Amino acid sequence: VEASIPENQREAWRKHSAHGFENKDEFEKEAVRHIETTLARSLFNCDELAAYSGTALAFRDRLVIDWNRTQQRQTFADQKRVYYLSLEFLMGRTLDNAMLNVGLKDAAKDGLTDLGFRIEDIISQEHDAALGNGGLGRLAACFLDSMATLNYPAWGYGLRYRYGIFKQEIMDGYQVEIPDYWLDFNPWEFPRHDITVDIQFYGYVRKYQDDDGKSHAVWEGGEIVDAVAYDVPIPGYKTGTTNNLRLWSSKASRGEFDFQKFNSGEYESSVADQQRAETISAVLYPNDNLERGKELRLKQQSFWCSASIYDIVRRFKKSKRSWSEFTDQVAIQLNDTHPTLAIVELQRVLVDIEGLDWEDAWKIVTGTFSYTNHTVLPEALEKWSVPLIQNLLPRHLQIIYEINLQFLQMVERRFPQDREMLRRVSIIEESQPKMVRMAYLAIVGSHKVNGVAELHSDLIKTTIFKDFVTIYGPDKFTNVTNGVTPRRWLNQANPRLSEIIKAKLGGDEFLSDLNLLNQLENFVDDKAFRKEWAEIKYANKVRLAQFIMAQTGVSVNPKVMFDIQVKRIHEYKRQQLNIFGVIHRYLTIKNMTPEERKTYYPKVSIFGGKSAPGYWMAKNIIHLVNSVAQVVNNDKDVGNLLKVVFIEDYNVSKAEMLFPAADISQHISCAGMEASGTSQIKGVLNAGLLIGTCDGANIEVAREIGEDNIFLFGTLAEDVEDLRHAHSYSQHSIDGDLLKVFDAINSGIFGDRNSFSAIVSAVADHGDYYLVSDDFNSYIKTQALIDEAYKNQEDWITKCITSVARMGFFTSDRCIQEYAESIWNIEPLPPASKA
Ligand code: GLG
Repeated sequence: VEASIPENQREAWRKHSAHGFENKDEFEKEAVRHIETTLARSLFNCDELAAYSGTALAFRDRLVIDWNRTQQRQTFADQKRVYYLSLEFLMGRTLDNAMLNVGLKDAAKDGLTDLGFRIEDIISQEHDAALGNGGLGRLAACFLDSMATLNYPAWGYGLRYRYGIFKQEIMDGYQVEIPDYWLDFNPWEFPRHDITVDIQFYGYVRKYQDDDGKSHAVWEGGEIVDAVAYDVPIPGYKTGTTNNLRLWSSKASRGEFDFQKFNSGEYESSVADQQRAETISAVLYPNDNLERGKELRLKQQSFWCSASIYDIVRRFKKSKRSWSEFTDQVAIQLNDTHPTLAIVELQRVLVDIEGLDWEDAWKIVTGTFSYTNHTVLPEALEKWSVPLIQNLLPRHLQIIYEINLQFLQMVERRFPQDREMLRRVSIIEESQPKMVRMAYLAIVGSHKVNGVAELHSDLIKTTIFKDFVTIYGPDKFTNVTNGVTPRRWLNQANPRLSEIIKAKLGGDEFLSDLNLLNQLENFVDDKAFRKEWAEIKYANKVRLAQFIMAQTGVSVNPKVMFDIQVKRIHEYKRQQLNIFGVIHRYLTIKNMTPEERKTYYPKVSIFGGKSAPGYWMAKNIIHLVNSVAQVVNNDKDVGNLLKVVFIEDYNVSKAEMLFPAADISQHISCAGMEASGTSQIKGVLNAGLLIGTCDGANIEVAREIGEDNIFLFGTLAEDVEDLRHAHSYSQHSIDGDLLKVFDAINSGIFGDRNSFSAIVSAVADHGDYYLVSDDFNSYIKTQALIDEAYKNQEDWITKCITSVARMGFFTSDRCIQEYAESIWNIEPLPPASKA
C-alpha cells in the first residue's frame, strides 16, 4: 500500500520541506551540524576524516533532495526507463564529483577554508568505492554519470559487495592481496530495508495441468535468501537529475531464521546459516577477462538478476499497463554476459507467474534486452555447467532448454541442410559435462548486440558470432565505441588544465559538450597558453614525483619524460613487452661511455596494476618489474637516465593522479585482443601522447587526432593468426636485441632467474601467443622515435594541444546518446526549469 499524506495535511510538509544548502554559509552550517550532531565531534576534535564526513553528509543531503525530486518526476512522467545491469561499478571517490555536478565546489572550498581545512586534503580522505576489476566496471560508472547528465530516466542495478577489489601491497617485489573492507563509513548509500525481495535457490519443478488442460510449471522447495536494496544517488552534471544505482545485499531470509533450531539449542548452526546467506554478496570476484565457473559466482548472478527483474516488473505493474506495453516502458542493457540470467528470469516471471503464453512473453523479452560484448578472449566467455544450473536453478534450466529448442528449430527451418550449423550455434555445448554458452543465450534473448570499438565490433561479427550474423542478419549487431566522462577524467583529475581550457573557450560548456574542445586548435600558437599548458603538465609531474618519493623512496626528476603503463596486468596487455623494452634500454645505457650517456634521453618508466590473485604469470611479471626497478634504480652508471617505478594498488583515484602526469602512456595489447580499452582516452585527454598498437579504440583515437599525433606500431589484427600459425611450425627467429634481454634475465642480474624463466620461455619456447617477439623490434624503434620527438618540446606541446582538441568524440555522453537512440529508444526527461 502506498502511504501518502492527505491533501489537507500537506501544508506543514511544504513549509518544512528540505532544500539543502545553496551557498558557502549554508554549507558551513550544514557541515558543522553534521560534525557536531551526526558524528558527535566538536571543533576540539575534528580531524580531516571528521571534516570529510561532515562535508560528505552535507552533500549527501543535497543529492538526496534532487534524487527524491527526480524519482517523483520520473514516476509521474511514466515514460520509458533504461536499466543498466552490471556486476561491476568501479565508482572511485564520490565527494569531488558530487561537488562539481551540483555546482557547489567553490562554496565548499571556501567554507572548508573558513573551518580550517584544505579542500584537497578533505577530498583525499575518501575511500574508493571499488566494486569492479577494470575497464568494464569503470565504463559502467562513466555511463551512470552520462545518463544522469543527459537526463535519461535510468537505473543501475548491481551487487553491494562487502569487499570490493582487493588492495594490492607489494612485499619483496611480490603482489600480496589485502581485503578491501570499504563500508566502515559510506555516506553515499541509503539502505532500503523496506525493499526486500525473496530469492529462491535449489528445489524442484512441479508440473500440473489446469482445468483448461493448459500445463504449468511451479518452482518449489529449496531455500530462500533475502535481497535488500541499497540506493546510491547518481547526480548529473549541472542538472537536477539525480538517478539511482540500486545495489543488492544478501541476508538470511526473514522467514528463514530458524527458530526451531534456535530453541533446540542449535544457536550456532542457525547463525551459520545466516552467514551463508550473507556470503552471496560478500566479495567481488577479482578476475578481469577470466571466468572460472564457481557456484558462488552463479549464485551472485542469479540473486542479482532475480532481485532486479522483480523490482523492474513491480515498477511496471504499478503503471497498470498491459503487458504488450512492457517494451515501451522498459529497456534493459546487459553489461557483458554476467546478467544473462535476467533474460531467463523475465521469461519465467511472465510465463510461470504472470500466466502469459510462451510466444507473447518471448516477444517481450527480446524486445526488452540488449547485450554488450566486451571481449573475444575465449577464457573470458562465460559458460556454466548444466548440472550446476540444474541443481541451483532447476526451472531456469528448463527454460533455457526451451529457448534453445525454439531457436534451433528456427535455424533448421532457415538452413535445412546445415547440421553443423545447429551444433555450432546451440546454446548448449555438447561437452562433458554439457555447458550453457551464455553469450549465445544473450544474443538469442536480445534485440541488439554491440561491441565496444569498431575493430572489436567487426571482429565479433566475423569470428565468435559469425553464425549469428548469418542467422539474424547484420542489423542485429552494432558498434558503440567506448568513452569516458570528462567531468571526472578532465575536470576532476586535472583541475588546472580544465581551468585554462575554460578560460580560452570562455566557459565550461565543453564539460557537457566535449566537441567544443576543437576550438582549442585556434590557440595552438598562443605563446602564453602554451607556456601555461607546459607548466600544468610539469606541476602534475611534480605532484606524482612527490607521491613516488613518499611511497617508494625512489627519487624521480619531473623534468624528464614520464612513460606510464597502468591497467590490469595481463599477458595480452603485454606489460612483459614494456619491461623487456626497459631492460633493453638499461643494457643500452650500461654499454655507453660516460660521454655518450650525457646526451642520452632520460626517462621514468612507471607501471601499475593488479593481477588476478590466481594468475601466476601476471604475478610473475609484477615481480620482474619490481626486480628490474631494484637493480636499475640503484645502479650508479644509470643515475637519472632511467628510473623504474611500480605504483602499488592502482585504482581510480590513483589513475586521476597518474594520467595528468603522463607525457606518454602505453596501450600495447596484442592486436585484436583489447576490445576497446578506455585508459588511452584518459591519457590523451590529460595532455599525454600515446604509444599503441592497432587495437581496440586506439585505431579510432588515431583517426580522430591524426596519425602524426600518435605512435602506432606492431602487427595488425588481420595478421595475428598467420603469425601464430608460423610460430607453431618453425622455431621462430627472435630479434637479436630481444635475445640480449633474455640473456640478461637468464644471467640472474635481476635476481632469481628461475622465477622469471617462465616469462622468457612463453615467448622463446612456447609459441609466443601474444606475439611479443614479432612486435619487439618495431616497439623499440618506436620508443626511439618518441625519445627524439620529446627533445623537441615545442612540437610535442603542439601535438598535445591538437590531440586534446580532437578528443570530443570520446566522451561517454556520446556513447549514451548512441545507446539511447539506436538501442534503447528512450527520451530524456529534463527537470522543468531545464526543459
Ligand atoms: C573489457 C575490455 C576492455 C574494454 C572494457 C570496457 O577488456 O578492452 O575497454 O571492457 O568495454 N573486461 C574489460 O575490462
